[in-house]
Amino acid sequence: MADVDRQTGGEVLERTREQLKKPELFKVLLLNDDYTTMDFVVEVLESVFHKQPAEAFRIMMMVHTQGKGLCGVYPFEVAETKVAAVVDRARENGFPLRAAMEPE
Ligand code: TYC
Repeated sequence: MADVDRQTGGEVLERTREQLKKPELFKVLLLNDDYTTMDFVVEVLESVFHKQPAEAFRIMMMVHTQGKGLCGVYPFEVAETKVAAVVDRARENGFPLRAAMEPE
């Protein structure tokens, strides 16, 4: 250990502290629109966010009535991937559905 410290000037300790930092988490939200079908939103919630059917329906209705709804909370890169998956699937199916992420 003393050898390592001498060779790195303390870098090993520094890196260990960074690795212990909790990852920043981001909310992923679905946004309402007038054109995406309710069935498609429920399907996205089941397939992208692994929600059970009743929970997927509840979140879809929350988005439909309140304008937006929380789908999950994830580390940055996972949240980005979920948003991209929602948009990709929506565009493939001709829907304008949007998702957003915001710091928890
Ligand atoms: N408002 C849409 C409709 O009436 C349904 C919908 C729900 C759209 C949730 C998007 O994120 C959404 N067909």
